[in-house]
Amino acid sequence: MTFVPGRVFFERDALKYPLGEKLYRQFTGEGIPVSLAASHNRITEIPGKTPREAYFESKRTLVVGVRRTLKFETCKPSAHYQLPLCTSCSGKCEYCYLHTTLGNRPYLRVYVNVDEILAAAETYIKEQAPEITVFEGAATSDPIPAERYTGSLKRTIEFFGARELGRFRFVTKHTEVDSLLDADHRGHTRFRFSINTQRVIKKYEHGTPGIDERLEAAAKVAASGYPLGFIIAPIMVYPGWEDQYRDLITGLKKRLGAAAENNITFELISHRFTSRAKKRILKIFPSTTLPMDEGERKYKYGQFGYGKYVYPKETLQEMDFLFSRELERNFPGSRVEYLV
Ligand code: 0TT
Ligand code: SF4
Repeated sequence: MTFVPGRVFFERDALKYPLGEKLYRQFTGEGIPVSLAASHNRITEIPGKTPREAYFESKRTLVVGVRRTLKFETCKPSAHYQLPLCTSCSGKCEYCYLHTTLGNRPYLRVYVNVDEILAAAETYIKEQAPEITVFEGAATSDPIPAERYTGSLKRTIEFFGARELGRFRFVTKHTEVDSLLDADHRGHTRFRFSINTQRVIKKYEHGTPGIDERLEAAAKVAASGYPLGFIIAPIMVYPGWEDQYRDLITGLKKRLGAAAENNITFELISHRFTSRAKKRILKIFPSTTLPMDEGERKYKYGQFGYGKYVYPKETLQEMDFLFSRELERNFPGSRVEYLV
């Protein structure tokens, strides 16, 4: 699953930062095609004649850039603010919520001005003092695939390790966690894994590790003293869903054993889609079996102006009932942070 880009673009300004310069030397040395981006935030040279081709080519394209806006978006329900370290990821999940926000070419983008980004976080923390401020590192990406190049996640974890009033959290489906195990986190980063039933993973989560590998990585993370969490998402309703989600939870308990009985959190996110994402998904995966029938959903207005189709209230209640019961039974010391 190791992410190796097929091509890399550098924004000119990125080369002024040590990380940008290091990456330039590294990719050139590895013989990966490297070029300068024509202008900031406009990458026009990614091949692909069809939307499907453009999508897959973008997912193997890395852009090394500078984060311009240091005003952070809010991030309900998982945190107070989004912490932007990178955008997109090498996974190709059919249902990915980035279809709504990232357009036709969801290339990976990493930011080399990590110091400036963390300094901005510091300002937010100070503003909220003496309250604790929580930042989400996976609001617009899965931050693990690019970590082997940037090391930004580790730096961020250690930044928050040294902050009394700052907390960090991120979520991943990926398993390359080894470089993060010895980070000086001081319990200030919640390390979460996104999990789902075998059926959902097999059908929809292309380019991501299977459940057994994810749980193996989670066990290592727990053993390194990180507060551990699981996002069960997207929860989908299909024939047999209740049995399969129950099996997922009992399997999780078996695999983690005593290692994760305390201070473990769960976040439950029901499947949703926007009209914009549906259009895009149908172009990239024309024979998708994702449940995207508007007639079976309820329309909900969204924070960023994108209305979304969610399951009706009765279905959400069934989910609530099932997960409350099974999580209480199997993980009595755990906390469900939200079901949305
Ligand atoms: O379809 C995915 C849904 O999951 C989105 O509504 C956000 C939500 N989500 C994602 C969540 O509830 N908890 C998480 O931890 C996330 C992984 C992170 C997150 C992202 C969040 O908590 N709150 C957000 O506002 N986002 C943003 O939502 C990022 C992106 O811009 C937007 C996509 O709807
Ligand atoms: Fe999208 Fe997450 Fe899948 Fe990456 S791993 S494609 S960010 S849903």
